[in-house]
Amino acid sequence: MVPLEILEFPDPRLRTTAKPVKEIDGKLNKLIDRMLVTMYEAPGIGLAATQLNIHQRLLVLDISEHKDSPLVLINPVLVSEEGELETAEGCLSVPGFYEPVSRASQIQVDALGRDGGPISIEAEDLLAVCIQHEMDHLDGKLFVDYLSTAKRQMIRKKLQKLQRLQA
Ligand code: GNR
Ligand code: NI
Repeated sequence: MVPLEILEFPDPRLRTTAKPVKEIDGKLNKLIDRMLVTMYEAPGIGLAATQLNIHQRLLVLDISEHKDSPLVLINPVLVSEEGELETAEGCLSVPGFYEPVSRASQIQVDALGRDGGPISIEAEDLLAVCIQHEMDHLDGKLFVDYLSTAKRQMIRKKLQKLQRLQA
């Protein structure tokens, strides 16, 4: 299966607010498989549909060591958050940059799974951070938005230069 292309900052399409998934059918499940392949191939521990220019509220994650525990969240909703945790975050849409970001350390999220059934997740530490990072993508947000303007501009300039060389 062919991985999909991942949009890179500062591509304005990453700023799109995703719409709720309406139907969990075979077509959506095919997209989920392609998202998982794209995430594993990158490699990354999470991927939001937004990063593939698909503006539906859908994300995949796998923080397991052996990359054998995929988690699929459709129409995720943050139910509660607690605590604080600073982690060096990276993003497949901001390749090569890792910067500390502060997030809730424990969250509860309701969503639908790929079979359409309801899921309720209590997550902490890296999983909590990763889910919050992916849910931000669905709202058009990136981890660089939490950094200083100077740092974000520096990252934007460096990435734009690389993108010019690749074009
Ligand atoms: O692969 C990823 N690693 C990561 C590390 C720390 C915090 C968040 C992440 S998510 C990222 C993949 C990605 O860009 N998902 O949107
Ligand atoms: Ni990301």
